[in-house]
Amino acid sequence: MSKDLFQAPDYYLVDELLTEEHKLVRDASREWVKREVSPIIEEYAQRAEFPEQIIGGLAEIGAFGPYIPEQYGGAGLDQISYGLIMQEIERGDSGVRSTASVQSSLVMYPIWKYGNEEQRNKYLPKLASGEWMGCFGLTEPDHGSNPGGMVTNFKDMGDHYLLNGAKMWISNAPFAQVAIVWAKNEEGRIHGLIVERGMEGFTTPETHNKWSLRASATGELIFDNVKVPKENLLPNKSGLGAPLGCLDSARYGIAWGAIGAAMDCYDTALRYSKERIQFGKPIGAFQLQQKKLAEMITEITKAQLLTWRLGMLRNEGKATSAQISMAKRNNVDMAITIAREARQILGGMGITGEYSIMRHSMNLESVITYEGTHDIHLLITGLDITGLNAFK
Ligand code: TGC
Ligand code: FAD
Repeated sequence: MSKDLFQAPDYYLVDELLTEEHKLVRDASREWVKREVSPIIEEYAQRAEFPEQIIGGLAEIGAFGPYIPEQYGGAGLDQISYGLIMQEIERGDSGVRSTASVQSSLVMYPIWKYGNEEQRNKYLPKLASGEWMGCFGLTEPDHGSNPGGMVTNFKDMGDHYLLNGAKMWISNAPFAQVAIVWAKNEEGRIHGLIVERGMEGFTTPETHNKWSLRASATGELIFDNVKVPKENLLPNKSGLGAPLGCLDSARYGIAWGAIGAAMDCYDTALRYSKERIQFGKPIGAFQLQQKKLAEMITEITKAQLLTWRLGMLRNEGKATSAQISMAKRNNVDMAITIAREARQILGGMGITGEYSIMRHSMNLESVITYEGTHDIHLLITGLDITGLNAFK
């Protein structure tokens, strides 16, 4: 990839809404991405390989458990700082942000919120430092948008639980030491179990042939009579609301992350439009290209303000799940549209790995599908405003 020349757009002076701590956290993440992610990410994406060497750096910038209290190894930051870290990481690559989202919001969050003190002390510091990586198993081959229909199950065998079933499309699965697995007990109630690599009957085959999120490792989780110690059950919340509660935190991070991907595409296209000469002038001088660029910065600015407000609501404990759905849906759609338009501004060069745009564009096809599809989030908004449930 060409040198990372990224300059963040800030058309409405959103920086003035941030504290000094927010800016420090954001700038440290931005510098780290420029130094450690941008130079290597295209090559890893081309090879469909996760760059494991960045795990330590992700931990150092606070990307593993940004809002988890420091007593458990987290960074103890607020929701705006958490969002800004996700924005900067996804500016580099959505797959790298995925790794951080899963570790923080889908693995550390449930252990922190639904686990007991022993579980918190055993797992959270190792996850925060990146010594252990985690994954989150909710989706199954026959239950994606409808996770409540899951068939993965466990039986109480007296001194342990016996876990059977399969999960698919699981980020980090191929290398994770720890899996948070959602399964039904004999009464059909959903619980979270902490499953560790090495437990007999537990395997994690890698998913190949992806054209999207190629620098993120995806796999299956297979449970064939896995004996899970009883102390590995998350005791403090059960039912579908437990995994969905984790998704709220991850979806919020994605709303910020998508802004990062969009900013990178916009910034690249803006620079290119001023340098590329056709018909004797820079293509940025043509009205059609200006329309594209002007609409991009308008949409990025709207998303920045929406998401900053959502972060403040989360800091005050007032954000609803439906508000998070609106931001995730809007921002990912905004980013995917900008990536497509930006790619066109670069003409043929836009399809090459010399620039980041095509990689962002392909990555965002996963982002618009995982953590609740574009359609599912619209129906969540529909339910919230009408009180009428389209799912049932
Ligand atoms: P429904 O009857 O509406 O709800 C069941 C129970 O859950 C509660 N609830 C929530 N709780 C917390 N947070 C939320 N966002 C919640 N949404 C619902 C609800 O109050 C209820 O509680 P209770 O006490 O009454 O039982 O459930 P439903 O079966 O009708 O489904 C609703 C639906 C479709 C919105 C939901 O299932 C859904 O969101 N589906 C999408 C599935 C999804 O997002 N999967 C993501 C898998 S993980 C992933 O993709 C990781 S990608 C890697 C990365 O992040 O980088
Ligand atoms: P389906 O649910 O089969 O949906 C197919 C289509 O039908 C979609 O367009 C959907 O919007 C539409 N549809 C479904 N229901 C309705 C409805 N009621 N009304 C209208 N339209 C509807 N899952 C995890 O648990 N952990 C992970 O770490 C994880 N990582 C992932 C990484 C990648 C790269 C990908 C691609 C997925 C990942 N997922 C993960 C799974 C992801 O959450 C699911 O793919 C997603 O929830 C959609 O499920 P599905 O693919 O089965 O699609």
